[in-house]
Amino acid sequence: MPLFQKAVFHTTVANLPDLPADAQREIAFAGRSNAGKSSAINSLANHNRLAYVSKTPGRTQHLNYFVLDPGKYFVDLPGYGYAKAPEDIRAQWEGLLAPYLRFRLPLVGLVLIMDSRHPMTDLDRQMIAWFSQTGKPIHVLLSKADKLNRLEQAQTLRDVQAELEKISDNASLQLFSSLSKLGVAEAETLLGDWLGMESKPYSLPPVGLRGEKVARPKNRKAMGWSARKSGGVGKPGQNKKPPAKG
Ligand SMILES: Nc1nc2c(ncn2[C@@H]2O[C@H](COP(=O)(O)OP(=O)(O)O)[C@@H](O)[C@H]2O)c(=O)[nH]1
Ligand SMILES: [Mg+2]
Repeated sequence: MPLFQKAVFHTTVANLPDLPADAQREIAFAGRSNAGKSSAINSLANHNRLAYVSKTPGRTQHLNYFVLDPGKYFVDLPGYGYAKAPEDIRAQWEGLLAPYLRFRLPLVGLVLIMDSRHPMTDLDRQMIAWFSQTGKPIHVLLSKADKLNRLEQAQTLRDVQAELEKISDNASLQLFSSLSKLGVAEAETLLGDWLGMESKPYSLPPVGLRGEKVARPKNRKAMGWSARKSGGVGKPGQNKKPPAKG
């Protein structure tokens, strides 16, 4: 099954002392409000409404934790760039976000979501330059790539790559679309690696426990599945009905 399919909402954190104490590894998701952050988390978790996909920018002001496996988390950070009083922004940055990003030990890396039509805003640059000082990796998702044609996608990838290289030596990037699922599998592989979670081959329950029907997603294509997930089932001859390919 997709690596992050078990994701469930865990907690909302407004103050540093409330950060989950059992965290072993976690990945933070940052980006401009409306960049597609919540949608990206939903796509990775193969869930429609896990992280709330807001029509109102700037709704989420705290750290939202989603547990993937015991001790493994995705952390949805407040979106930036939303018009708010400057003193509120500074207070939030200094009181919660900056110390979290700078000192949180279980944090293994940052996923930065940028709308592929408006990538690398000043705030994106500042975030990359600032977080790079932690020595932890940054992975950029160029979101809503379905809005660009092939040529524009390639051009955007090249341009952003060139800019990234100038400000960070520990950043990677890819195209991503929550709508078309472009890049979901690629992101899953990288983030699973950061979290020390292994992609398991699709497997059926043990013979004795198997009912008539094996639960499977109804529409694998829409959920970002691919044939690669359906290999590696049990011993030969043990499975009367291996999951059908394609
Ligand atoms: N076409 C397209 N729209 C998207 C995609 N991802 C998000 N959106 C839309 O962009 C808006 C903001 O998305 P959301 O995930 O709430 O952004 P957030 O504020 O960064 O969490 C919503 O209207 C989404 O439906 C995508 O991959 N393709
Ligand atoms: Mg959001």
